[in-house]
Amino acid sequence: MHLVLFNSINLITNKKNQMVSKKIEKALNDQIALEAYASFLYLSMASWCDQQGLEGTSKFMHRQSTEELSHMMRIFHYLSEIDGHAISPAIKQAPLTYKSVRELLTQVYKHEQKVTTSIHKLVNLCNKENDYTTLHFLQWYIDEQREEEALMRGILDRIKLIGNGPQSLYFIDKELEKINQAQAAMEAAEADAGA
Ligand code: OFO
Repeated sequence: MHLVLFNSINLITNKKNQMVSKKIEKALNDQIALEAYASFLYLSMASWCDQQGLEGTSKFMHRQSTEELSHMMRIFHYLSEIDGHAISPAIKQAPLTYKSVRELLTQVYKHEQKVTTSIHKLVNLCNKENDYTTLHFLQWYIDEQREEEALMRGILDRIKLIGNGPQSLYFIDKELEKINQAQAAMEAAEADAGA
């Protein structure tokens, strides 16, 4: 009887002492939704590339889509860990068609910039709310966004160099395939180092 009473008091106390403020909880859930949308947007882009016969670019977008899903899950688990309510988001329909592969990759870059802005706003909020735990957690995202933006800028620069010649699509796709291979090699090396 005493144990039951103690447990229920403990439960109430835990909720009152929730580690995360409501504002941070909401902002993290908004970030979950943004990462989820990125994953579905990139998946839709991968499918369009596949339809155009752009195999390397499709593979690249599939990889990006899977990565975004893992970014979403990282926040999802973090929120649960700090006793927040992680919300599985509703996803709006991503565009199904794109004017060109250049336009598509420019959109990816713009979306990554949007994600960076959102992470920076979250960092600001953590400072205001004195939430140093979440601030520390977000450092990984700051680094990730720096890397992603640099990657997309590099791709767009190479596309500019390739130009608009008759075989430009072929060369763009080859460039993306090279990036896929480099990323796969890096992942294999990381897995070896961790084994
Ligand atoms: Fe998760 O948005 Fe970029 O990587």
